[in-house]
Amino acid sequence: MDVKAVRDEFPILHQEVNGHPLVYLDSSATSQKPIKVIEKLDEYYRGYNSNVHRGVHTLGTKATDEYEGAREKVRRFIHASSTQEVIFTRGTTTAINTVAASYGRANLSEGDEVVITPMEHHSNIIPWQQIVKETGATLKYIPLQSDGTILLEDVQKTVTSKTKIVAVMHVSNVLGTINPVKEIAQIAHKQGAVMLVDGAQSAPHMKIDVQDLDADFYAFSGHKMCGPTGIGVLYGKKALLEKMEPVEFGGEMIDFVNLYDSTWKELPWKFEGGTPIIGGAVGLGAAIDFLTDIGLDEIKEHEEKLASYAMKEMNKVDGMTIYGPEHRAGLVTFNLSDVHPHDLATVLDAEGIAVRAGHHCAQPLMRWLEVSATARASFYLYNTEEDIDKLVAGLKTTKEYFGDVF
Ligand code: 7TS
Repeated sequence: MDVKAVRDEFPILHQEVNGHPLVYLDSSATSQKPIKVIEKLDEYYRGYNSNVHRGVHTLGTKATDEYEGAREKVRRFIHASSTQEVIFTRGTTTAINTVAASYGRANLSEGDEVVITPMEHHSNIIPWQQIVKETGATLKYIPLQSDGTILLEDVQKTVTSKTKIVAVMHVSNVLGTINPVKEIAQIAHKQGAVMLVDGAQSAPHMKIDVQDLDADFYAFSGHKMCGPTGIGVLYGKKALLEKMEPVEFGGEMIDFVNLYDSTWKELPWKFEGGTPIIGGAVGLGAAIDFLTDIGLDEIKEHEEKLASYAMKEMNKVDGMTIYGPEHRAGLVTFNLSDVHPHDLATVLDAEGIAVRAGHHCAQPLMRWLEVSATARASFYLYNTEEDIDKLVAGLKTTKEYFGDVF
C-alpha cells in the first residue's frame, strides 16, 4: 500500500493545527473522508437529490438507483447473501437498539439470559440492560482475562440453554482485542441462542464475511470507515428479520395503512421508517469502493504494523502503561504516569496531535482496568510511522511539562 498516495486522497490531513502539521490519531472515534466520498456527496446533492421509492420522476429514479446500488455494495462488502439482509440505520448504536427492541422484546422473558462482555461499548450494553429490565430476563457477562481477552471455555460456561442472545464486539475500541466471534457464534448456536456482532471497529479494518462468521446480526457505522456520519448498517439473517417487527413506523416502510391497523413492506424496507438516509448511503457506497480498491487485507496489514511499531516505541517512554493484549488491532490505549489523560491530550493537541482521552464509552471496562480514564491513539490506512514518532516525541514533551508535578 502506497501510504503517501492514500494520504493525498484525504484533504483534511494536509493542514496545520496549532502551528504543526496535523497528526490525526483518533480514527476509532471517526475516520477522515477521502475526496471520492466528498465528491460523491457533492454529486448527489448537486445532481440528483430527491426522495427515494416515491413517484416516477427522473431525479427520484436516479436517487433510488444510487441508494439501492449502495445497498448492493454493502452486501458484497460483508458478503451477505441478499440485499434484503442489509438495513440502513443511523449507525452501530441504532442497529443494536433495533435488534434489542425488536428481537429482544419478542423473544426474551423471565428466566432467559442475554450474554455480553465487560469490554463492550455502551452501545452494546445499555440496549440489553433496558430490554432485560422490561422483559424480566437477566444480563450475564463473560469474564475477561487479565490481558483483556476472553477464553472460549469461559464463553462455554457462561452461555447456557437459558441464553437467548449473545452480543459481543468483534474488536475492542479500547483494548484492541480481536474477539473470536466466529467460535463464540458456534457456542451460542449450540445452545439455541442468536449471536450479534458489534462490528463498529472491525468492518473498517478487515475483510468481513458474515456468512463465514455465521453472525445472526452484524452492526457497523459508515463514519468509521471513510463514509459520512449518520449512516450505518444492520445486517441480519433473512429468516430472523422476516419474523421481526419494525421499531419505527411511518414513511415508506408500510404496505397498506388502514384506519386501525397497517401492514409492512417486505425486507429490508420494513425497517427503514421515514425518509431514508439517502445521501449517507450514497456516500457509504463511495467509501466502500474506496476501501475495496485499496484492499482490506492491505489495510489490515498496514495497521497491524503500525500497532506493533507504536507498542514498541511507546513502551520506551518512561512511566507508560499500555492496556490490552499484545496481538491487537490498530489502536493503543494508555496512561502516562499520573498525568491525567485530558491534560495529556491537551498538550498533544498543542503539537497538532489529535488523540482521544476519556472513558471511550466503556465505563464498565474503565472500572475493570481500575482507571477513571485513559488516552488512546488509533490508526487507519492514512497513518504512518512518522505519525507515531511525533506522538512519542509529544509524549516525552508531556512528561517534561508535568515532570515537576510528578
Ligand atoms: N461499538 C463500538 C465498538 C464502538 O467503538 C462505537 C463507537 C460504537 C459501537 C458506537 O458507534 P456509533 O457510530 O453508533 O456512535 N466508538 C467510539 C469510540 O471509540 N470513540 O468515539 C466513538
